[in-house]
Amino acid sequence: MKIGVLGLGQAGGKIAQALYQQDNNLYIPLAVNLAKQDLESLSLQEHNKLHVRWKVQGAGRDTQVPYQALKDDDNQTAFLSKISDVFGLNMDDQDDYTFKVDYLLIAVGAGGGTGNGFLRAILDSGMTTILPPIGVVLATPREIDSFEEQKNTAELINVLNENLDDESIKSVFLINNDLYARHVESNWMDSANQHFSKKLTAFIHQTAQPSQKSVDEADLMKMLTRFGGYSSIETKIGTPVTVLDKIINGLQSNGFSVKTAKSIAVMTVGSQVEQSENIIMSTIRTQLPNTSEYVYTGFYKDPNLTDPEHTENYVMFAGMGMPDYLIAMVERLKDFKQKQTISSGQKTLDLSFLKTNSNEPKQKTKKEFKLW
Ligand SMILES: Nc1nc2c(ncn2[C@@H]2O[C@H](COP(=O)(O)OP(=O)(O)OP(=O)(O)O)[C@@H](O)[C@H]2O)c(=O)[nH]1
Ligand SMILES: [Mg+2]
Repeated sequence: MKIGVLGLGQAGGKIAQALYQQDNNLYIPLAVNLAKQDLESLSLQEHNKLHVRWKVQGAGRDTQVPYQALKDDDNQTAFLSKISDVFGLNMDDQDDYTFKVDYLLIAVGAGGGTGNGFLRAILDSGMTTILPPIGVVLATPREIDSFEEQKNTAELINVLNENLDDESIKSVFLINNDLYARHVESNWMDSANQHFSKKLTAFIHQTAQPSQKSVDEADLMKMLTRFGGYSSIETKIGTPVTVLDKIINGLQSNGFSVKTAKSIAVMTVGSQVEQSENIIMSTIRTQLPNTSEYVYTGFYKDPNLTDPEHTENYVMFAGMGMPDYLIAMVERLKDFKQKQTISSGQKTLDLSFLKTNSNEPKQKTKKEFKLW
């Protein structure tokens, strides 16, 4: 299996790098930025970077700048040829595109200008129809980040929800920067990137392990592509009786709408995994009734894990609705904007998009590929 990671803007590039550092065989990174110095600070090969030349070095949080930059003919050509080159995309035959990568993760910092604007340009262009199945990794702003960042995020979430609905995007993974900034003393950004990268990579590695009852690569691809909502991966050591409950409660208290998940994959590694199966299944049935049709479980015997209370657990939730913390973020924005309107008489933001996406597995609809 190969996963392409298209890192847009500074956060995106750093997330692509973090994934690549976890497994340079599994991930193929490509960092794209308007700011040359952001690319220079990444320890990736030149081949895996693209500097989009434009009037400015960076967008300064203005999403229109990268959007326009990518609409430029020369930049568009350079972008497409770099993508083709790095991800092994063959566009010669209109009816038969082939890829070196099975799945493409597009990583961005939602509040920024560059990554956000590039992603919206890609989605608006219809380019997604020629790309492999796409998942998005979104680093979301802290509460204390600027109004501009919150607004950029709200707008991007709106676009992502639409694209989840029409299947152009298959899943969205969130990195909630607030959680890391609060709990990590220094370098919380790198910690956040690493934590996400470690969990995803550990999960994928486990799907390559043999077992009589396993979650395999095909199941993983279903989890990544079929459920069209928000996804989360958690890894935790603990007793089978409580570990899944703890994961679910933890995610919920961080504002993730776990209970709306349409699908779950759980892999348990331990010395007495036979006993875990019943417990895990009954927790899923009672706690996550929406997943009933799409439960993937794997149990892996490891005689070295002698303490039955210390099983290793790898869990992925797919097809969740929009998390509460993002809804709350947009609500705060609305308040802020209303207060501003009173003082300045400006037009209010249209926040009617604040719908949660539906979570039914959907029929694939092919949009026609056109670049603007
Ligand atoms: N998790 C995480 N967040 C980051 C990282 N770098 C920046 N961010 C956050 O991501 C958001 C966007 O910042 P950038 O990625 O610098 O934005 P950009 O896409 O380069 O766009 P401009 O700087 O506006 O040109 C901000 O809220 C940052 O705090 C990172 O490495 N990891
Ligand atoms: Mg930047």
